[in-house]
Amino acid sequence: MPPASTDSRTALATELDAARHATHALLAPFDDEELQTQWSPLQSPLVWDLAHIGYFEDVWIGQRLGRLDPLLAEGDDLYDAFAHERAGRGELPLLDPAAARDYLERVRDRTLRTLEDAPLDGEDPLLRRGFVFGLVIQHERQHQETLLQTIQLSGVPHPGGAPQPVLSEGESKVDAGTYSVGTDDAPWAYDNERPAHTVELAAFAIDARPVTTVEFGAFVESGGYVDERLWSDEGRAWCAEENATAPLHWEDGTVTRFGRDEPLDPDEPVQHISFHEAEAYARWAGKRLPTELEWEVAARGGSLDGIGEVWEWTSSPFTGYPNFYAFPYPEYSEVFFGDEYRVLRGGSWASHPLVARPTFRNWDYPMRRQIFAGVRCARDL
Ligand code: AVJ
Ligand code: FE
Repeated sequence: MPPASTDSRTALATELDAARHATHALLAPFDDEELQTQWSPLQSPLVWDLAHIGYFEDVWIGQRLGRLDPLLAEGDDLYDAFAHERAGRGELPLLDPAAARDYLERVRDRTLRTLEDAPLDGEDPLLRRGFVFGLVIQHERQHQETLLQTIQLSGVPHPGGAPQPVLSEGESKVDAGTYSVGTDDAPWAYDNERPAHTVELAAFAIDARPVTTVEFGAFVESGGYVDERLWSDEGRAWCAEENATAPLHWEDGTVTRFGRDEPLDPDEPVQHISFHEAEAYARWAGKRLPTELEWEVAARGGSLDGIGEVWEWTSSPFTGYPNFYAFPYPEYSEVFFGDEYRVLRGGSWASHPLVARPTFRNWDYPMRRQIFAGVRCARDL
């Protein structure tokens, strides 16, 4: 949730500051070389995300609101996410960690000065209820989760984190009916969560908790990865290519987590599974993935335990709701609409509460598993 009064300048300044402290704390264990290493083609070097956080803030606050010149001339070429693929960012002439920290500080000074006289109670939708400051705060919080994905892949020891075990069993039933989804009034909601609208749903059941490591282990041991009937064509192709036999970082009842080998807790939600694995597991269990709107209706009805431990894959492609319009820029959501991506719901242990609201929609390619994603099954009634 945004601060109780989102239009209070002090509340916004406090959230900006808290986000920044958390970013620096997350990266504190790394030396310069580790920060500059391209650990995986799937992820940027840590120092790219760091400077990109400042770049995004400068674009929206200093430049757009404050009408000031960019603080970094090369910003658009180096730190616009559309300028270069993640895999190649290690080769770019990036700011070194000290220069990146200094850039963030200079951007932040301008942000705080702009915040002092921004008209937060006017009609401009960019400013109303602190929206654009909320955008910048949420963006930094989202990149903290991206940083944790990179840190997990690096194998460098780090405090990191983990999903908590979830004990509830069984499923809850949702009656056929007309339900509200999306939002008009969450002050910091992204364009893709808007507008609020109603949907007709057929009756369905959804599990009380996400699939656990012991449940997923049973699927693995029973030959889930070699039973072709469980996989879609795309899933089979992915499986062969990845040589997949278990979730990323997972072997024989142990998990390699942030550089340490740990036993798997049987009630911990499984994570680091792709959409294809989620789908094959659901088929094996005689169930299916929920659609994102089924998920949202069940979540709003209070039926789901363990929300916020792992992102939950849904069967829904990422598209705009009826009457969607891009705001404040098409590159956040709209350019990703189509059937290439699947929606994930709920948030993970690495997501900040500001991000993990019931209407929030995350998306990724169905083959990705560096994200902290698991699955919750559903079935028709
Ligand atoms: C919503 C997680 C898919 O990382 O691409 C960060 C979030 N957008 N900077 C992403 C985002 C711009 C986005 N996801
Ligand atoms: Fe970003």
